[in-house]
Amino acid sequence: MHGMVNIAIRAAREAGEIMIRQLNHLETLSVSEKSNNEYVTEIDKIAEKTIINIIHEHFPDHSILGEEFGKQGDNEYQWIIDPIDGTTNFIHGFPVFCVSIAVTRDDELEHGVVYDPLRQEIFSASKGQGSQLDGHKIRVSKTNSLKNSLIATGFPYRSNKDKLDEYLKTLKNVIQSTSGIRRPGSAALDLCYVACGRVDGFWEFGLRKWDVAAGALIIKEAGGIITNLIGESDYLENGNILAGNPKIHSELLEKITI
Ligand code: 2AM
Ligand code: CA
Repeated sequence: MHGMVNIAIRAAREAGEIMIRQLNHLETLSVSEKSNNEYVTEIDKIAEKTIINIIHEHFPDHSILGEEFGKQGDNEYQWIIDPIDGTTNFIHGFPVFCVSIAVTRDDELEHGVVYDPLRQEIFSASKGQGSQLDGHKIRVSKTNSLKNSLIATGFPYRSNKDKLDEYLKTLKNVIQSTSGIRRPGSAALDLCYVACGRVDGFWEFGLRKWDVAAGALIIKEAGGIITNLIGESDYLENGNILAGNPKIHSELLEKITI
């Protein structure tokens, strides 16, 4: 396994431990509203600092793009960090959240690690090396028709609420064509669940780079497809995400491009 992946896993596990310790004392958690309906806890910040410190111990020159502290440095290598993906779930003790860490080199995704501290599952991938769950190779599902598929999604939240009507049209189309829809609340984990075949596809509007970067590489290396909502490859900048195994991705694309 690549040295950077080992460091990402170490950092993600440390951040995950901080979350789990807090989970038994959620009533004392200090929560603030970053912007319209976007919440952040002291734990998001402590976890991101912990991750950055571990990265910088080993790679002091590398740049960072983190959800809470933004961009630092200017190096060909950039670490893209979401210390808690699924903060709303975490605040409520709803057990779906994770740590997401990706590494890009000259803006190309090289490594991705997503850690679910409750299930203690590590999803990881390096470019050209395939994807793993706890060290075992994973592949997207073989489900070959939308009718038999389980699809994950996320709703537009307040800062994105102008997109709600557009989103609801896509939801109506997809609900009518699949076995079921799930809305777990952590986009990074949803992407990993596509990668290991627990769901067959996923779509969401208005995601940020740190929600998507690691999961995107994990899907691609597991044989899946990830694009924006019209099938183009600028999904990381665009933030509107459509993913799935190759067959389900192309069927979903027909239902979602409206
Ligand atoms: P976050 O917890 O890191 O913010 C849920 O639909 C997905 O959207 C999660 O990955 C969540 O990541 C992201 N998201 C970003 N901003 C959000 C917000 N204001 N409310 C809910 N989810 C948000
Ligand atoms: Ca977050």
